[in-house]
Amino acid sequence: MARHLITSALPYINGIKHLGNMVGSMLPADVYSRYLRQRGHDVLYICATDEHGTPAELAAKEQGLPVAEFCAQAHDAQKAVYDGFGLAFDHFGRSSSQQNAEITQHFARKLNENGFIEERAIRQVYSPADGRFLPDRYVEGTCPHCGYDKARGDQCENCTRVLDPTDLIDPRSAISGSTELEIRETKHLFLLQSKLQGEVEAWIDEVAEEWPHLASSIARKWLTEGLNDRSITRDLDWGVPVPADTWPELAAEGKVFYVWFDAPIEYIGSTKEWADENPAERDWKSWWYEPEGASDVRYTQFMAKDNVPFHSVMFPATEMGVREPWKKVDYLKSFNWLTYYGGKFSTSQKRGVFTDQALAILPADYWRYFLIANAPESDDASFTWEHFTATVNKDLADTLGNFVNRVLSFSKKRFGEEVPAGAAAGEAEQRLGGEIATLLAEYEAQMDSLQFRKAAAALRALWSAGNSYLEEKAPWLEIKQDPEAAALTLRTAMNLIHLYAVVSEPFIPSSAAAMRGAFQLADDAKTWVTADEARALDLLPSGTPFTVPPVLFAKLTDEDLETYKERFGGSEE
Ligand code: B3M
Ligand code: ZN
Repeated sequence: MARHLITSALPYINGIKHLGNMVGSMLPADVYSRYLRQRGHDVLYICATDEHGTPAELAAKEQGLPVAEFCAQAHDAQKAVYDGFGLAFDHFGRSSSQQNAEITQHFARKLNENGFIEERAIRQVYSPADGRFLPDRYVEGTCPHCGYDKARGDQCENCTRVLDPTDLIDPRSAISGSTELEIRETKHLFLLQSKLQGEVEAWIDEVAEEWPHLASSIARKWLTEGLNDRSITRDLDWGVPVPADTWPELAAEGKVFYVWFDAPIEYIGSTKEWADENPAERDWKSWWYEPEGASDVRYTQFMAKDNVPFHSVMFPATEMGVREPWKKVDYLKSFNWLTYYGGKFSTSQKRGVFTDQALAILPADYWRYFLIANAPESDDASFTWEHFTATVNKDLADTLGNFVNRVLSFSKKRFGEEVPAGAAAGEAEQRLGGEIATLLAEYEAQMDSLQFRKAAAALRALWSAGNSYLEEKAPWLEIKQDPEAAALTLRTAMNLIHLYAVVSEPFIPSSAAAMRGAFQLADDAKTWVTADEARALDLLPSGTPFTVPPVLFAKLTDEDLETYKERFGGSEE
């Protein structure tokens, strides 16, 4: 059986993420990892915060903190939210780790030995007052196009035009405000991606066939436009230092690698962090390094579409240029955007819902289910409070939650606190078993092919089948004529609840645990249900003690809806 290596795009350190970030990377990766684990696979799910670069430096400055301290705090804050969402990473690391620095430097040395790195002199803005070269976005001035006086050297926020720092009128340092800027020549490392174009193309032809169209088309578009050599160093204090043994001059100038060079390498770095916490038991290299060529590891990456170029083309090119057998992505699962009422989620304008706010309003399972059931897979999807509350009420509260509570409360009232025996299964139970087995197969097929919306639809159909059966048998009527028949219906329905607890876990882990915990089964080690077990619906024997859990999902009222809309500004803008 294959081992599964799973990574989701590394959330940037700068600020708590919104629901759109969550649904496009970490959440589906978690759902998939949980599913594979339940099916008995060996799974390693790795993520980390992406911590280097100018935005981290700027955010730290804004908060008046040293950047290392800012990142440590921001990492913990993000980790707390992900714990709250039930994300079961094997490790959630940090790209500023020693492990990542070592592997990044190793990659750079190897790329250099193999002729894929070149030093080139470029002209860049230098600020004598700050004693440093200024990255493009550290130069501010007046936009030559629209006259906005706080335009940045990389882009004007007002008219969105892309700029070069030398375009700015009255340029000044964003750090000190100094206007005494000079243009000086300085050396940077360039990754000669153009030399790897052919290899990357051949690899994409081989591997991207089965990827979502979104991912393979983005990769092909980049390759058609041609891979350019690109600068992989920056003049920043915060980053992986250029190794002095190989580039003494650049190292002495304090140059560090560009954040997008070291960030994907952190997938490997974070795996090493995980192993280093427990070196006796954990072997990191066999997940990533395949000296014999063929590997038993299947590597799946999750990300939103804007990250596809770096993962499908640039990072693989880097791995290839190292000329060591590093594991490359096998399947790249990409997502479109989740919008907020058709517009952008915006951190600066405070539009949309952030992950910490979401958890403060409702438990994680509400969000997990809604987001995955509406994942922006084939197209962008829009978040609205109307849609969210309607989905929660219909699918979670009515279809699943109500079924569980109705069955358990009624059975307790009529037959006491043990699963009743009742008559032998009849024609209705056979039909139900057949239907459940078919729907379970559908659910598995969709999960196996990472079709999350369709998987959610199959799960919902499993829940609905229980409701239809209950309506058809109507144990509240059966009980009057034939208590044995009513007991059979309730025992069968309780078997469904137990089955739901097992197979819903990837989507709604805490509610699944509550459902499972309702039954005091002697030995409840089951992690999945076979087709035969689904057909028979008798894993839960009569006589099993049970308790009625508290309401699983609260119904959201019109008043709730209004409150959310008011607070988060929901409207078609
Ligand atoms: N941190 C994505 C972003 O911040 C970026 C992903 C890195 S994955 C190696 O938009
Ligand atoms: Zn402008």
